[in-house]
Amino acid sequence: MGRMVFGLLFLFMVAVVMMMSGNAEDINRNLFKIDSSFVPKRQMKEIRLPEIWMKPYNDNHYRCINSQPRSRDSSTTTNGYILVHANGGLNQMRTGISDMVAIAKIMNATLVLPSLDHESYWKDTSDFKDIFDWRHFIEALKEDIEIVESLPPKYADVKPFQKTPVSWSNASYYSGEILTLLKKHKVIQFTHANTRLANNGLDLPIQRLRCRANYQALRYTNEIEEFGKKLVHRLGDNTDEPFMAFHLRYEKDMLAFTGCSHNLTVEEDEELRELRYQVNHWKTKEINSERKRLQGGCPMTPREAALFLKAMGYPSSTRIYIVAGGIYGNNSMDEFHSHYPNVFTHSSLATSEELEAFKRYQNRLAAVDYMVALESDVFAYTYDGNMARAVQGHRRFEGFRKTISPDRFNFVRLMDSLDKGEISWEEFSSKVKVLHSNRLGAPYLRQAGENPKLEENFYANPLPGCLCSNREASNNNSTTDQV
Ligand SMILES: *[C@@H]1O[C@H](CO)[C@@H](O)[C@H](O)[C@H]1NC(C)=O
Ligand SMILES: *[C@@H]1O[C@H](CO)[C@@H](O)[C@H](O)[C@H]1NC(C)=O
Ligand SMILES: *[C@@H]1O[C@H](CO)[C@@H](O)[C@H](O)[C@H]1NC(C)=O
Ligand SMILES: *[C@@H]1O[C@H](CO)[C@@H](O)[C@H](O)[C@H]1NC(C)=O
Ligand SMILES: *[C@@H]1O[C@H](CO)[C@@H](O)[C@H](O)[C@H]1NC(C)=O
Ligand SMILES: CC(=O)N[C@H]1CO[C@H](CO)[C@@H](O)[C@@H]1O
Repeated sequence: MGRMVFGLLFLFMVAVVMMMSGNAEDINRNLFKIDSSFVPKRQMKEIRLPEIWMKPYNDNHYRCINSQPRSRDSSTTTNGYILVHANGGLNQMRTGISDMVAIAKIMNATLVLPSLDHESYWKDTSDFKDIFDWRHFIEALKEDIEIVESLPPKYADVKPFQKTPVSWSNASYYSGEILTLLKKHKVIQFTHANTRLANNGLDLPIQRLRCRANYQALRYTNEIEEFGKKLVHRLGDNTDEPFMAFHLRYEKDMLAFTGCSHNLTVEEDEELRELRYQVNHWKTKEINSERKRLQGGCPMTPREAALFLKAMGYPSSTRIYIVAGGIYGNNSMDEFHSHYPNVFTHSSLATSEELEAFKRYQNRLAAVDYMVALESDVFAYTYDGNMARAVQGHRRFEGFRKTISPDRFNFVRLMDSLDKGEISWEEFSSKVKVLHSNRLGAPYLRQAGENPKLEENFYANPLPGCLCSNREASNNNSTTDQV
C-alpha cells in the first residue's frame, strides 16, 4: 500500500514537472522521460532499491538533440540519391544507418531506405521493413533529410556508382570528394555503412542528427516492439524484484574471431580454429588464446562472468536475462547456473507460438534482446562488441541507466590470483568492486584516442553531442564537439 502511494506521488510529481516546463527538451533537462507503458512498475521506485540496482548519479545531464531549429529548406534540390548496403549484425547496421542519415545531410542528398545484410554470420533474410518501422523513420527525419522508399522512376535505370567510403571519414570528405562523385553519377551505392563517419570533430547539428536517427527515428516494427515489451513485463512485473540483462557474448562466432578458447576442450578449440580459417574477412588466423586473454582481449567465460557478478555483490537469487544467441561449449553454462539459477532468455520466456515468427530471423531476435537490454535495471556485458556499445550508449541517452563495463585486463589477473589461492574470496570481491566503481555508466566525456580504433565510439557514449550538462557553459557556445 505504502509503495503504491509512493508510486502515485512520483507520477504526480512527474506530471507537475511536465506541465511546468515549456517544451520537450526542458522536460529532459530535469528528468529523463519515463515511458510508463513499457518500463516495469518497480523502475518507478528505484530509489528504494539496494545500491547494486541504483542508477549512477547523472549530475544534471539532459538530452539536447532538438535544441536547434531544423526545418529543411524545401527549396534545396537534392544533389543525388544514396543507396546503402548496411553490413554486419543488427547493431552495426543500426549505427551505420544512423551515420548514413548524417552523411546524406552533409551532402544534401536523398537517402533511399537502406538494404540490410543477409550474408553476415547471422544469415538473416530480413530487410529494413521487417525490422524497423520504416514510415516512422521517414517521418521522424523529414525536417532533416529526404528519405524515399525506392529510387524515383527517372533514375531507376541508372546503374549506381559503387563506392566504399573510407572508414572514419570527416565531413569534408563527404562534402568534397564524395559529393563530386554524387553530382557526376547522381546515384551512388555505398557498399558498407559501418564506421564510415568519424566519432569526433563534426559539427554539433550533425552529431545531434546521428542521435535523432539512432534513438528516435530507428524504431523497431510493432511486432518486435510488442514482443520485447511482453518479455520485459514477464521479467519485471510478476515480481517486485529488479532484473539484470547480461550480454554473455560467448557465441561461436565471437570465440572463433577472437581465438579465445580458455577453459574449452581441445576439440572445441579445433572447431573454433576451423571456423576462423573459413571466414576470409577475419584477418588474424593464428592466435595464442592465453596471451590474448591476458591482454584483455577475450570475452569472459561463463564461469568468469558468474564470479564477476558475484564479486560485484549480485546475490544468487538475481534474475538474469541472457542477451545472446547460443552459448558455445558443451558444459559452459553449468557453473553459471550453479551460481545463478534464475536465468532467462527469449526462448525460455516466450511460448513456442510466440517464438515461431522470430526464430528463423536472428536480427529480429537480436532486436527483441536489444529492447530488453535497454529496459533492464542493470545491463552488464562480457565483451565490448557492437551490441554492448550500442546498448550502453542508448542507456546513457535514456538517463544513465546502470551499465557495468568490465575491465577485462585487470579482472583476469584477479581471477587467476583467486584460482591460484593467492587471494581470498573477500579480497577478490573487494578488488573487483573497486576496479569497477567508475565503470557503472555515470556520465563522463567521450574519450579521445590517437586513432579511431582507440577512441571511444560515438554511439557508446553520445556525450558530448547529444547529452549536455547544466553545468557546462562551454556547451552553449561551441559549434563542434571536440573531445
Ligand atoms: C545544402 O543546402 C543548403 C541549403 O540550401 C546549402 O546552404 C548548402 O550549401 C548545401 N550544401 C551542399 C553540400 O550542397
Ligand atoms: C578531413 O580528412 C581529410 C583526409 O580524408 C584530411 O585531409 C582533412 O584535413 C580533414 N579535414 C578536416 C577539416 O579535418
Ligand atoms: C559435445 O558433446 C557431444 C555429446 O555429448 C559430443 O558428441 C560432441 O563431440 C561434443 N562437442 C565438442 C566440440 O566437444
Ligand atoms: C546556456 O544557455 C542558456 C540559454 O541561452 C542559458 O539559459 C543557460 O544559463 C546557459 N548555461 C550556462 C551554464 O551558461
Ligand atoms: C560564450 O559566449 C559569451 C558571449 O559571446 C562569452 O561571454 C562567454 O565567455 C563564452 N563562453 C565560453 C565558455 O566560451
Ligand atoms: C571447467 C573448467 O575447465 N574449469 C577451469 C577453468 O579454468 C580455471 C582456471 O584455470 C580452473 O580452475 C577451472 O577448473
